[in-house]
Amino acid sequence: MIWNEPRECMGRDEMHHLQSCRLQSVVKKVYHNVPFYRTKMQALGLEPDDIKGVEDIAKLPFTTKQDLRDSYPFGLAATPASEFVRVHASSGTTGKPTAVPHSRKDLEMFAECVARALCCTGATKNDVIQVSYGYGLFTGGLGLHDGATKLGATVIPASGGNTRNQLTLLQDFGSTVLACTPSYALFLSEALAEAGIDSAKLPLRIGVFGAEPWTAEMREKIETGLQIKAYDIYGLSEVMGPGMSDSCEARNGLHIAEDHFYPEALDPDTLTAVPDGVVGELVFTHLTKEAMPLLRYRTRDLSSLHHEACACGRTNVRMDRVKGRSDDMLIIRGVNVFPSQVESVLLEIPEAKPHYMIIVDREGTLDTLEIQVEIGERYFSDEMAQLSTLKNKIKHALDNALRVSVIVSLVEHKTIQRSEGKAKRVIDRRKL
Ligand code: DLL
Repeated sequence: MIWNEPRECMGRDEMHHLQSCRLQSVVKKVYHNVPFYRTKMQALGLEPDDIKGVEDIAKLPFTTKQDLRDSYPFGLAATPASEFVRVHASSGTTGKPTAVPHSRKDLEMFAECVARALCCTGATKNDVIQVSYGYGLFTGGLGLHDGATKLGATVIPASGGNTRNQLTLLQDFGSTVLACTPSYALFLSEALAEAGIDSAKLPLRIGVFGAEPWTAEMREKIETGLQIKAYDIYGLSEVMGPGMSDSCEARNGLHIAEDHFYPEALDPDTLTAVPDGVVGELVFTHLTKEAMPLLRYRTRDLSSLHHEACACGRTNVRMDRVKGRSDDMLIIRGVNVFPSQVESVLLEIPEAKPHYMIIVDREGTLDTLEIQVEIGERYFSDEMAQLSTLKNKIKHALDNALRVSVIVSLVEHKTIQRSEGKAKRVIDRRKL
């Protein structure tokens, strides 16, 4: 089922027209109501009427996370605070958070996008959706909650953590859809196995996983562990939250709700558009947001766009699964390394678990890259020779894939901390 067929299957020309009209009105709105944008546009010699449609988007100024921090909490708002009905905040680990106000209409749009995303996965009103994303300022919990409610499904507002209880809820309430981070889904699948619960006997059938990068190999691992079909849901709190895009049953990328968020993929150095299929930084412009519309928000997420038709019938542009963030990319002795590459390699090695930690350090002037890898219980051995062979096998595979020499440390089952939300995979000691 397609939740909003007129919008999700719109002809490209019609979509272009809709986006252009909406962009013109959003530009007028921020020019007249947000001093930050007025100043930026004036500095560029731009008047709202210079923007005739989305083909003029490149004329507009960018917005960065730093701009949101500098105007914390509500300096970029375009409506009076009396119009706000909820505020979310980003889960930033450094510096000040970023606050994002929503009007009533913004929350309706949020729920609409999440309902579309859930429909994309094949979920219907007959499903029981266990929302195991954290509830609170993070958009995962309440975002999925409102979207699942709009869909008419039964919501189990489990929130993150308390794994024992998650397993009980899965069994007692017969959850058919699980929404959480992919790392927590993996953890839950291990916890089920340890508790002796056969996942094939549970009614669970769909996973709606996102909020952190994950690989196709990780998807397979989770699908086998939980006996479900896993879908990728993407979004960021500054723009909305989950549901900005979601993978469909064709599993051919994530459809973006482009009638609400105009996407661009830009070369991160030149900030000019890259062609379809080429990886660039995703940049979004709000087309309908009321409380705090942003022009050309730089996400730092790396992905590519695809405009050709999808087998599912939706015409909305697709993005590939996020490869990583430009600011997650490690530069080790001049070589670019993404944590997702490490994950792909480890998932190809049966003895290794996809639980890993990347530790970057500097010895003198030389960067070192240590990868701690958890080994399956039955592969851990007292035989030094066996462990050493395994270590070399993993090192060889990682060295080849990353094109940089790594130090592999094998650690025992359950040594690496499990996450209930976004997993932390990298410790960069060079910055300390
Ligand atoms: O993580 C919103 C969300 C909640 C998305 C639940 C999906 C599910 P933030 O905390 O603001 O919002 O973090 C946004 O997380 O810029 C990406 O780097 C990353 N991210 C989100 N979804 C995905 C995904 C939420 N499916 C940041 N794949 C984004 C890869 C993702 N990275």
